[in-house]
Amino acid sequence: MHKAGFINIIGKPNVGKSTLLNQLIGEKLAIVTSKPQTTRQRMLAIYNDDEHQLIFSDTPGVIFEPAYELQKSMNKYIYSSFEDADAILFITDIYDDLSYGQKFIDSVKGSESPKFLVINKMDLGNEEKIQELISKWKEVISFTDVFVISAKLGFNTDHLIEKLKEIIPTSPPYYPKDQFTDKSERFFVEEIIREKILILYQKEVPYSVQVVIDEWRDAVSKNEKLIYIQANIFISRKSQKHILIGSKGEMIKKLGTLARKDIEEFLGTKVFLELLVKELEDWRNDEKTLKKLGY
Ligand SMILES: Nc1nc2c(ncn2[C@@H]2O[C@H](COP(=O)(O)OP(=O)(O)OP(=O)(O)O)[C@@H](O)[C@H]2O)c(=O)[nH]1
Ligand SMILES: [Mg+2]
Repeated sequence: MHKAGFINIIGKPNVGKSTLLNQLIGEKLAIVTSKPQTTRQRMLAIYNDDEHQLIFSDTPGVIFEPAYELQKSMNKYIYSSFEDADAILFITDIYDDLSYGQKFIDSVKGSESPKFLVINKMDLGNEEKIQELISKWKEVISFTDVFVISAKLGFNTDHLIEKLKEIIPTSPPYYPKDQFTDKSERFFVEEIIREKILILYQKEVPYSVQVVIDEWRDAVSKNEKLIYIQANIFISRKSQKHILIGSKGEMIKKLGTLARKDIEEFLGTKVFLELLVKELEDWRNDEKTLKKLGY
């Protein structure tokens, strides 16, 4: 009998949710950086074997005091993910201080799905600290089970998969068995560019940009087939333009090279990447624009 279920991954920013998602399905799908608030939208990654389909959903890290509309939208993805899950993976890491807003705690508690406490980054922690965390959490929420893992190194993630296979209901697959995400190639290319922006630029800049692909077509250069991709990098303030471009265009060139390499690997073909920086004033606070951008 085939089994299938939805498993929603939630937690604070930077605890390793996207890293775990990638590890569980064995592909680098979601972007990962050392900066918090890397993930902005909900995304599915689907694990398939002959008898199981586990549909994981990665969400943005929960923001307790949203400062602009974009962050409110990001939070909406999280709260919606309590409603439709066959299991909830609540991810935290060894640096956890248990400072969560009551609304969030109540949502986890109130969800009727099996809930798993997943303590990540065990490779950086000591046993004592981990045990202390587990017992503190057990006083707050009654979890179905606890897993101590390293998403990055793949420690104990197999056990987690096995447990999830056990608890999901008998069901035909929800998605074709060769499908592994609900997002398009275009989305992943935009995300790869954003990942490199998060890595290359500091402070507010990476959080103020939105990447949108404007053109995508087959082309030929020097007798070689390639894909021509033009992407707009929208910034929320004019002054960010010269930061993104850098003196003599040095920074944007670096960005283009870094992004292109990963995009070529992802698409398995040569790519010509053109990046344009454009102002979209205060887009993070404009509900109409946010809607247009898919938030
Ligand atoms: N040492 C160690 N680092 C990890 C582990 N898992 C994730 N990281 C690192 O933690 C950082 C954040 O990882 P992400 O997967 O982007 O975290 P996230 O929870 O998706 O973050 P947001 O998208 O911002 O909510 C990255 O630098 C990862 O490499 C782990 O098991 N061990
Ligand atoms: Mg993430």
